[in-house]
Amino acid sequence: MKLAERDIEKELFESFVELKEDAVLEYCKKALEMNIEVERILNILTRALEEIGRRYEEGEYFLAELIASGEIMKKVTEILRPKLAEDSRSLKKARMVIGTVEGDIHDIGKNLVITIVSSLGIEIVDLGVDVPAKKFVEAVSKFKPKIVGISALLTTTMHQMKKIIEELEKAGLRDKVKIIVGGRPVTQEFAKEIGADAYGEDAFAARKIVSKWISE
Ligand code: B1M
Repeated sequence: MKLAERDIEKELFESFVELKEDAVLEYCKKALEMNIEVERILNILTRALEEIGRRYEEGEYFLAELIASGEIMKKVTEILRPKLAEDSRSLKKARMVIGTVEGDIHDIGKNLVITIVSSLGIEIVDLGVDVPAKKFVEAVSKFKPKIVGISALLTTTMHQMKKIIEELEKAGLRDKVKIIVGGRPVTQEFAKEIGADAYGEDAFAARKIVSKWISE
């Protein structure tokens, strides 16, 4: 790897951790110009968010910094989106309904999943954040998706995923959809335990799983 690339990656990581929005956006554009893969850029940004989370846990950063990191990430995603769209291959058309569980307003990971999965050319219905189980059921009934995606970032509310699956079962809709779950505290074991069809470790893993399902 050329030194210049390593420099850009280092600057991108550091400027994000320091929450220097203009610099983050600039380095992100530069990284794209240098043909650094989107997946690699996103990995750097995710590592930076991990560091921001660590600083928050240790009392070095506060809620304001967490909010700022969310805002920066949204802008970065807008810069990366056209590049992801360029890579898109239209497979068999399908629809996916996705949302973050009730009680949880984290949406950076979910939005990344949307950006990356939608590059498969499928239609995505985004229910947003803090979505009650019954709203998932209504959406499945209304939009008849092939796939349901559920995101959760808090250990205190991740059990809502189970509730959503139970409510879909009660409504007789469970067998009509494939369910993928993901988010920081979610694991493969947890996904299995609550009866989901798959666990997506990150947005690219989610894309692989969805790609397989829609080509079946
Ligand atoms: Co919050 N927060 N936060 N936060 N926040 C965490 C999650 C935390 C780990 C920070 C910490 O203490 N270290 C901690 C949770 C601890 C726990 O549950 N045990 C925490 C806390 C405590 C809180 C509050 C309670 C703080 C407070 O108010 N005192 C509060 C809760 C609010 C609520 O939801 N009710 C809160 C609020 C916020 C902000 C609103 C300020 C902001 C969110 C902004 C936004 O999302 N628009 C925020 C942020 C930014 C974070 C951290 C720093 C970053 C989260 C993030 O976006 N990561 C986070 C610390 C951390 O994660 N290290 C933290 C990057 C993102 C790309 O990763 O979302 O995991 P992630 O998504 C990944 C994978 O998980 C996967 O793909 C993505 C990568 O490609 N994935 C899926 C995600 N969803 C998927 C779905 C799939 C498949 C894969 O299929 C459907």
